[in-house]
Amino acid sequence: MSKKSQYKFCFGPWNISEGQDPYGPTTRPAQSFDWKLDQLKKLGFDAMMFHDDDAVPDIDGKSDAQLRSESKALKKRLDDAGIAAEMVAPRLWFSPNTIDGAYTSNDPKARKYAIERSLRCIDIANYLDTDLIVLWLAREGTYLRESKNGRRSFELLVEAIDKMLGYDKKVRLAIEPKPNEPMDHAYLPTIGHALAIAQLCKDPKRVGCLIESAHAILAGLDPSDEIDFAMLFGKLWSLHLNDQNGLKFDQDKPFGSANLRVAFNQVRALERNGYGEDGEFVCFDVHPFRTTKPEHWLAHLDNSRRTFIKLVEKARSFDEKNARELVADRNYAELDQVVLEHLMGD
Ligand code: XUL
Ligand code: MN
Repeated sequence: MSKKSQYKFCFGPWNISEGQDPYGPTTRPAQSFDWKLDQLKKLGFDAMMFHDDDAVPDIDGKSDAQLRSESKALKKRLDDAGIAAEMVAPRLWFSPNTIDGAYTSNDPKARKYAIERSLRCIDIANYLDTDLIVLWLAREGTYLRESKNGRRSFELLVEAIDKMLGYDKKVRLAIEPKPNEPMDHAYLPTIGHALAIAQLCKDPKRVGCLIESAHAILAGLDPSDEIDFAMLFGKLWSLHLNDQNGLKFDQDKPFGSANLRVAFNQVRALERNGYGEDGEFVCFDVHPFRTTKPEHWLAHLDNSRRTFIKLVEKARSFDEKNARELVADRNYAELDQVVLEHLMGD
């Protein structure tokens, strides 16, 4: 096992959500950004992740000068609170311009909008002093396969990424794959797809990935294998830990809540690869249940971190020597039970 990481933790303002779902309205009153920042600090987290319009609300209606002054004011608030900005992500899935996709839209005006908005997102990242942009390619896919040309769409993705890499010589782009939702099929559904596209870009070493546990599970994969794969390439630059109960809508459950063993294996993979040694954060992209009362609003975040820390202890106290011997003897039945009993506390 590599040297022991001291993990740093992070979440986004959208992780204190109000409970709306496609079938019903909010169940908790909206809170201000300042309140959310206070909660993050009180919970002892180290950083916040942002969408571009979390940092600069109504961004499309604002001038570059406004973008600059609002970003700088936010940076000061973060500095005063001792909180870092982990990343900024262009929210390309809300605008009327991106109904049919952003970088891969069939409409050239929509594609132009998507790229311009992404470059403004890079400006915000610079003001907030982070070099990391996360690309969740929400609408880059189809509901109807015949409506787009897959090959052309991949080329358009590379063109868009190249524009961003050319705009800022230091920026790093972390692709966050998700196989479906909102689209029926997404163009970059897995880490393998994200890292393959990176190779076609003009500076592949600045294109990496972010793994979200739920997204990997929705792709039918084990997130721990995705972690090992991305880290073999040195390209796991961020992480959205959460959980997912099978192949259904994206649930963003607390980390470990649906499958503690899958969570344990993710932590074990992070430990063996030394995640965090280059300053990467452990982020929880988790949402409160719709049923959660306002007074319990932060439990999903605190619980996710507590589970993570306990699983780090479990990973570090796992009897690796015994596991190796069982592997050498092909005694996987006993290995299976050893893992279960270790997780249950013997
Ligand atoms: C969507 C998702 C997003 C991204 C950030 O499923 O995970 O919250 O993480 O844009
Ligand atoms: Mn996510």
